[in-house]
Amino acid sequence: MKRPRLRNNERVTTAPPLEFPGWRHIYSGKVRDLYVPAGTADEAAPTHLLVVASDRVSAFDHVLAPGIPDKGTLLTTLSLWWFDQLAGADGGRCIANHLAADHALVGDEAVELIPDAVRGRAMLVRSLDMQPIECVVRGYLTGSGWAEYRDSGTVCGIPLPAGLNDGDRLPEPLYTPAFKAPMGEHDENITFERSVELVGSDTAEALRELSLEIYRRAAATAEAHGLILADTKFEFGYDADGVLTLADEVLTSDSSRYWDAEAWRTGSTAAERMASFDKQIVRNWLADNWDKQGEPPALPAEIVTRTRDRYAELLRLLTA
Ligand code: Q0Z
Repeated sequence: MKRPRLRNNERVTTAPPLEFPGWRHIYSGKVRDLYVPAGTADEAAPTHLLVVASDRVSAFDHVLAPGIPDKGTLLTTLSLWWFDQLAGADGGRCIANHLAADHALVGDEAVELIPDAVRGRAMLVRSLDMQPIECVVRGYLTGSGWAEYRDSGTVCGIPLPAGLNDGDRLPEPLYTPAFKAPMGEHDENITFERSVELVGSDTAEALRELSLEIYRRAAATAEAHGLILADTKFEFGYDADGVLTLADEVLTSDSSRYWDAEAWRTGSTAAERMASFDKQIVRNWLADNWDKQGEPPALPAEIVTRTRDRYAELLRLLTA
């Protein structure tokens, strides 16, 4: 695997990643850390990876202080639950995912188990040939999709009916791929045709079909639990057998927008309709308390607690 370059402002305010026996740290994103088995040669392709979710939270391209207690565990628990649902626990067909069997390396003596220090917030995964496409699915109009629609009547170039508002349900879920920019840079929205140029038509079509199927199933599950899955993004890679496989974290508060369905039906303002289970609490506080110049201010304890409670509540609502 290529060794991604770190942007020098990416984690200056956070503690250095943990090191533990059997694993070597190779990369840190804003909120997660990536490890390879310690025995892996520098340029060799590892068979497995350890994806560790931290308690770090990011907004407006900055990692904030302090972290959200238990965020890494809450989001990892949610990802694992969704992988299980999508493997057939919800009655649908089995969607292949990147988890290694039992989360334990089988037939590799380098490592046997997930280190105690990160148990509960780490995923032991098979190393895939990752496809450079962020597979975004939007069932509702908000965020950058709403901004584009307001300006041009389209979302990622796809024309939509007139008269929609921020937070409205789309007539059909939209697949709006983005090109995964080199780490640290912003992903670039692309047309489906451009994704065909990037990965070929067979893969591009498979990514779209898988993404829409997973979105529909997850949205139905969310709805049964009083939640709206407004939008989400997936990443896929090919496994050693050539199977296109769901990777990364899935359907978490970092990769998805969940709203309270009752609030969405009854709310009169956009903010009321989109009472969310993601880091909108953090974003809103920061937007009101920071001019986006220099380093962001520390989050007050009350914002940290409310965000943590919201993440815990999402997990409870979905899985209870
Ligand atoms: C995911 C990421 C970070 C965690 C690489 N199964 C896989 N096979 C190959 N590569 C990946 C995966 Cl999940 C992979 N990422 C994103 C960055 C921490 C995950 F810093 N990068």
